[in-house]
Amino acid sequence: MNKFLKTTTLTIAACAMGATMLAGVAQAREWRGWNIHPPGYPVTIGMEKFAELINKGSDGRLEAKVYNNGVLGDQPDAIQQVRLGGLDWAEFNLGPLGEIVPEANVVSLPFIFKDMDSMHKVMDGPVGEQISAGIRNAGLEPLAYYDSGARSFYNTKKPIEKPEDMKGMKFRVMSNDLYVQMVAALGGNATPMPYGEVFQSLKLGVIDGAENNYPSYESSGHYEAAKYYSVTQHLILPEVLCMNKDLYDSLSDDDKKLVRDAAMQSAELQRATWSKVAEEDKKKVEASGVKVNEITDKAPFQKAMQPIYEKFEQENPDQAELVKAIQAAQK
Ligand code: BDP
Repeated sequence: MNKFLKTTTLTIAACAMGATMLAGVAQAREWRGWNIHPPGYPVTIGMEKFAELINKGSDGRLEAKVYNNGVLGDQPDAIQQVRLGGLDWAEFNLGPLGEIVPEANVVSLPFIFKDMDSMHKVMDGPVGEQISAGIRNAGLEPLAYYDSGARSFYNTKKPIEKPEDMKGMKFRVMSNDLYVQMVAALGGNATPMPYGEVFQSLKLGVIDGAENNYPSYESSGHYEAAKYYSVTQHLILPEVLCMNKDLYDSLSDDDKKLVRDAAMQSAELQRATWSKVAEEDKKKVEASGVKVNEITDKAPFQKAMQPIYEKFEQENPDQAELVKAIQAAQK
């Protein structure tokens, strides 16, 4: 994290703490919610709905608040914070979460899901339940899954049509070793880097590219710096609305129900907003001069992932069953 961001984060955290203390006995302690996205983003809309339903449904006894734009810190740090109770709730991508939840890491195997429908089907079934149990074991109570579409590569240089086109290029990836392996297997170099540093790094040429879905590519402004978007759709990652497990466990049964219902409703809204926004953002970036290229034959990309699957299954025999179950559910 750069110095400015760190100072801002600390100041905001201190203010939030102060506000909580001032609120004193008369009011509920504020539940601080971490969000990496800006206002208006589908995740933000979902989280705000969750907070609104909690606040209204408890007549102000409970108070949830969303802190946008990653002001409360980078994602890997925030995951630790929500586990430890320094933050109360959040919406996390299963990519960085996979580093501490072995069950969740299976979704980070590139091309494991055929499409969004398959991902939903798998996450709504027994595999999803096992992933939820893993998240719970890590000290986070999973409340609902949100959508984040499919991630594709984009860069400042040229369209990627085949893996060889990635040779010599440096791509930012999220914090997860599987993504470093993924880019290396395709012939590029990977650099894990906080989301908030990507725009600047693209502009300065520190990296040549990154990978994300259309809404993040648009809202982060990355499309202004990296004009080639190649539709590899190598990762379809679910995201999870979750809260500190001890906090959840401390709630009465009625409040647990309130939280669960609010999470379900927020997820419905988030998913509906997602499909609309993803289409709109694709059009928006194209209209701004981005060259989108579809990849008709994804087989060379998929084939290059084979050693990553083998290594993963060898190193994580417990998860190998999950991989098989996901594959079987899509046959
Ligand atoms: C977005 C995810 C967000 C990640 C970001 C990233 O919603 O959780 O932090 O990508 O690339 O799509 O870091």
